Amino acid sequence: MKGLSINKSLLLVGALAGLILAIGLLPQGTAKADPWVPTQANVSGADPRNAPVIEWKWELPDMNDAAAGIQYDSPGDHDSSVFPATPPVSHNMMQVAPNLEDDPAPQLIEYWVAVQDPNGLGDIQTVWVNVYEPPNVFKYKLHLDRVTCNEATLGNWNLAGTVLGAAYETGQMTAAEAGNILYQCNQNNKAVYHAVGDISKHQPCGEYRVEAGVTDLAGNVGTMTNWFDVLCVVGLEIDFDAVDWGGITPGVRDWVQGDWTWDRPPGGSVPPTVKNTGNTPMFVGLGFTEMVGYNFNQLITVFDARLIDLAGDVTIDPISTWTLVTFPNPLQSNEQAKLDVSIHPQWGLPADWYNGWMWIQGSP
Ligand SMILES: [Ca+2]
Ligand SMILES: [Ca+2]
Ligand SMILES: [Ca+2]
Repeated sequence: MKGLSINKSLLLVGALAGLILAIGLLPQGTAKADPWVPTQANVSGADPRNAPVIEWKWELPDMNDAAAGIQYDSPGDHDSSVFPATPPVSHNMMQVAPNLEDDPAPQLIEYWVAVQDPNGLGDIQTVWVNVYEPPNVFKYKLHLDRVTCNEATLGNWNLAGTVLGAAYETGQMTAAEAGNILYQCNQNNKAVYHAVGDISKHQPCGEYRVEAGVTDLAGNVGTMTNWFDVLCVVGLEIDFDAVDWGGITPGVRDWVQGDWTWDRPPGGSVPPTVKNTGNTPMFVGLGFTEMVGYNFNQLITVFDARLIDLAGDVTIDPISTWTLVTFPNPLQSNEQAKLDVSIHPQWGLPADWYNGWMWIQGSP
């Protein structure tokens, strides 16, 4: 049956050729056959496969913690405190801060690579990244997925809130390269892959190394390494929102004792505890205003404070009003410390209600 059908086709071709010849003689309004062009290929004796190549890589931070997934957001929102070096293989490619207390979730970060293969994109098998936190500790491995290549998916350097727009905005890519990736990807000359990971505030700040790799069917490997920065941040949190010494006696120092317990729910005049929710050591500073008597306007102007943490047990005494003092014992990342606060009411204070403020701050 198959042979018969071929014969019929040949006959049909012959008939068409005759028809074309006849039509070709007509003076105008001629129709041409669909053109046929030769095709050719060769497979050499040796395995002709060449290694795939990672042509560009970049990382993008999630710019909106409130929304699930990754948002690239608008120009100017990205941190540019460190001027990026020449992409694509460089240090300081991008800067990202962790979410304090990992709230509402650890900071997301998206890893991107553009790859090609001399044997065609069909030769590419797997694309991955290995991420190392400082000082050179393996953090995780992510397998990357290929994305569709069009402007709706990738955007472009001048389109805010898009992949390529954010890559350009963070200085990880020139306008020309962004346009090139979009175009070559559309032409199936490059493929673009991505995966999402996270950076917890429990991880150290500093330089993170990202090793990207790609394999092809023959097991050839292409790699590229770059570095981005996780910024060092401190986060002061306190579990109290008032310091109440209650009844005090003129001439007698009185304490509000802290503890190491995070009061839940926080708030009120609970035993004071302070916490560092950032990723780098934090120094605690505090100061007092005068406490002013409600009826007689008499002042209490001397206080002291004590901070007990893993780094030490330090009392600063006395503390005058409007003077910021800083404890020399820093709180490590995630560490909670006990804060005691005392008041020095002087002799001769009249019976009254006294009110003032204490302010507290954390600094790296
Ligand atoms: Ca190949
Ligand atoms: Ca988000
Ligand atoms: Ca407490």
